[in-house]
Parts: sequence; structure tokens; C-alpha cells
Amino acid sequence: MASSLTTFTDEARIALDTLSGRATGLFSPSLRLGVTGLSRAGKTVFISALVHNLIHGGRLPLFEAQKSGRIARAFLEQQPDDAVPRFQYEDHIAALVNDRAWPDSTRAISELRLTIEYESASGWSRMFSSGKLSVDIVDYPGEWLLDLPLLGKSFADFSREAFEMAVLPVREDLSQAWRTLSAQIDPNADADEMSARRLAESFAAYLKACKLDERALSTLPPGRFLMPGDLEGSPALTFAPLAGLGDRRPRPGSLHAMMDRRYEAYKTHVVKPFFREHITRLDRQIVLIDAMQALNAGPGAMADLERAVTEILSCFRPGRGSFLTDLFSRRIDRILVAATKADHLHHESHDRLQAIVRRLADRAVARANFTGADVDVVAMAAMRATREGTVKQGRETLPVIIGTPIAGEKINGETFDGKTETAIFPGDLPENIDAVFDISGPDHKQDSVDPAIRFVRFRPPKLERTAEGVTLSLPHIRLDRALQFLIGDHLA
Ligand SMILES: Nc1nc2c(ncn2[C@@H]2O[C@H](COP(=O)(O)OP(=O)(O)OP(=O)(O)O)[C@@H](O)[C@H]2O)c(=O)[nH]1
Ligand SMILES: [Mg+2]
Repeated sequence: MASSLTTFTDEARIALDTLSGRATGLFSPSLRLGVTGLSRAGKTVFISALVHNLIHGGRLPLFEAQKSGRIARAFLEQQPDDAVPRFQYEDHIAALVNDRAWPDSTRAISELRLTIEYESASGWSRMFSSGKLSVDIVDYPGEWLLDLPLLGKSFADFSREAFEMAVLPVREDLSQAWRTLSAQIDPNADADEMSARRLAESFAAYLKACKLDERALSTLPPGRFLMPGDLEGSPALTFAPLAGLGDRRPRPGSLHAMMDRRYEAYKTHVVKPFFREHITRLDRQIVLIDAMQALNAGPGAMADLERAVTEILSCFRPGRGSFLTDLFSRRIDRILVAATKADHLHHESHDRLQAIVRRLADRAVARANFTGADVDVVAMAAMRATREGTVKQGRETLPVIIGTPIAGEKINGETFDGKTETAIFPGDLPENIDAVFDISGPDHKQDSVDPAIRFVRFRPPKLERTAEGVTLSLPHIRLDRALQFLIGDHLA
């Protein structure tokens, strides 16, 4: 009797907490926005530009609340999660604005709370809402997300797939050293730390080589082998797939048993907590992709990118029967797949880039075990590093983009010094989208076919300043469209 009474009061208290939590939520609603993408996709620049444009009232004509003057102010507040590193907004903006340098690579998760005070468009909503929305922006590596499918795989499955992927033509040479080492080691031999470490290091070196390869291969798990965060060197990261395991159960004390246990530890202590604590709490998600780099590298790289996007999408809204479904506490209802760096193309090609991303996303949605979220696409530049112009060549007038290439960048044998503004004819994206995806067509890097687009990296733009020395808003392409899709409806 007594114990059931305690249970009752506990439950009541929890229910009450939830209720009051809801009530506070009502007065200051929050929206968790996940920002992901493989490394160098443009996450840090996107978040910095988004926050700067909102705080400083940047030019955002497609962001309805801003355009109609309903945003009173936007400001940074303390983030709700004390254990997650803060997104270092001020440092990134200082690099972009003062040094005209791109921010450093960020290798782990971070978070920032941006609060927007606004006036509702309708009188009805004005009466019932606080006119305040906190957006919790969470930046995390896409590589970590690609680990989620591991939750449904045994060590034997993981090993088999790793070896299958390793002998694909695009990876065969890169995986050679690891496969050779692996062939010399007997999984059934006694466990020994040195063999485990040598295998793990060799396997990680192969994954890193894929990442650096100019064929722009996207990523294979485990993601922490590429982005260890603070786990570098821990036993949960000291494992590697083993060859020829079949369905054999590991002999206790063997290398096989040791690797199997560490793989399971990786899932339990790394993958699952990350998914539960971060992914399942998201409301909205943007997936940034570096389509420019993949396009430049050819259809093989596009296919690889498509595979990565498929896997990423299937993690967000797992369909019925997926082992991931049970873990979700909230539902992501909108996902934006965004190709950044559109400022490398003349605006005439922006719609083509967007059409290519749409095709990629559609195919990924169709293939992923995925239900129920709105997926939209955009070709954008979070920070526009170029302007447009024309150059006369004989009788022809060519559309060009003008910017300052980063020191050391090369085009047609010319090396840039990082100071000189240069006009570049970027080339056009093909009108026929199929060509971009056609794996049987020429792969630019393998044949010596000229790439469709010429790709140099530019420095961030020189910003105009007012007479008082205040920098004007950061230039962008379609950042406002992205914002409208991601948070616009919450400010209606
Ligand atoms: N021209 C142009 N370049 C961009 C833009 N966004 C990102 N870049 C380039 O892409 C690089 C990577 O951008 P980041 O924002 O640091 O990418 P990230 O996804 O945070 O990368 P990691 O932190 O390494 O995972 C930058 O250093 C720039 O060279 C953009 O809008 N325009
Ligand atoms: Mg980053």
C-alpha cells in the first residue's frame, strides 16, 4: 500500500513537472535546429552568417517576419545545455569580418541560443503567444550521424560491409595497406593490444585518405575515426573490422572477441548517447552539402554524396519498423538539404544547381526508409565571397564572378597571392541534369576531361562600413529562403 502511494505521488510530480515545463514552454517557446553536413560543408559559416544577419538586421527579403518589420530584436542568450560546448560565434565572426579569413575547422558538437522577439502577424496569435522564440542551434559533424546505422549491425555485419566497400574501384588503392595488414592477422589468435592498435590505426588512416582524396569520396563509418572529438586513443576507438569472420562466434580471449567487445562499446558509449541526447531532441534540420566539390569531381563523387545524404536522411525520420524509431522523443518535421557556396557560380547557374540538389534529395528520400517530414532544397551561399560582372572577349561578353582567390589557389597555371581581385569565368552547369548523375559518363578526374566548372576558393568578401565604422550586413545568396523554411512558420 505504502509503496503504491509513493509511486502515485512520484508519478503525479513528474506529470506536474511536465505540465509546468509545458507552461514555461508556452511563454518562451524554443525550437531546436540541427545543422549538419560532412566536414568542410559550410556549417560554421552558415551558422555565423545566419546569426549575424538576424542580430544586425541584414538584408533578408525572403524571410517574411524580417521583411514585414515584425522582428523587434534578436540576441544571444545562454544555451540550455551546460555540458555542450558553446558555438564560438564571436571568434568566427571576427575571423570572417576583421581578418577576411574563413573560420577554423570545428571538430565536435557545439550549441548557441538565439532569441528572437517579434510581433505576430495575426491579432489572435498576438494575444496568446509571447512574441518570443528561442532557437537553439546545434552544430554537429555529419560523420557522427553516419554512425547511426551501426546500431542495427553486429560486428560481423560491420566487418563484412567494410571489406566490401574497401574493394570498390574508387577505394581499392586507398585501402590496400590496411587490407594487407589485416590479411596477416589471425582473428582467432590471442587478443593483443599491439595488433589491435596497428589494425585500428591502419584502418583509420585508410578512412582519412578517402576523406582527403581528390575524388571527393564521402564518408564511411565509424565517424569518430575521422572526428574523434575528445575520444582520441580510447579503447572504444581502438578496433577495426576483421576479415573472413562468417557467422563464427568469437573464441573467448581472442582478438576477434576483443574487437567485437570494443565495437559494441563504441555503439553503447558513443553512438547511442549522441543520438539520444542530441538527434532525437531536434525539431528542424538543415543538411549542408558541398555539391560544388562533388560536381567538380564527377559522377562517381556525386553517387557517393547521394549515398551519404540517403543515410543521413534515414536517421532523422526512420520509417516504421526501424530500430531507431523508438528512440525519438520529438519529431523532426522539416529538413532542408542545402548546397552552399553557390557564389562560385554565376547567378544564371543557381537554378541549375538547385535542380541538381533537388534530384539528389528526391532520390535519397525515395531510397531512405523515411516518412513524414517536409524536405526542401536550396542552392545558397551563407556568405557571398564574389560579385558578378562581365568581361569582353573579342566580340563575346562573358558573365564572370569577381573575388579575391585565397593565397596559393591556382587556375590555368597562375598562382594567386591572396590580395588581388580577379575575374573568373566559372563555366556553366550542364543543362541536362542526367549527365551529372550518369556514372557511365566521364569522371572528370579520371579522364582528363575539363571539369564543367572552374573552382577556386575565394577569401571572404571585403565588407562595406558606414561612416561610423559599423560593418554592414554580411552578403549572402538565398540565406533568407533557408531561414524562412527553417523557422519562418514559428514567427507567423
Ligand atoms: N565562397 C564560399 N565559401 C564558403 C561558404 N561557406 C563555406 N565556405 C568554404 O568552405 C569552408 C568550410 O566551411 P566551414 O563553415 O568551416 O565548414 P564546416 O562544415 O563547419 O567544416 P568543419 O568544421 O571542418 O566540419 C570554408 O573555409 C570556406 O572556404 C560560402 O558561403 N561561400
Ligand atoms: Mg565547422
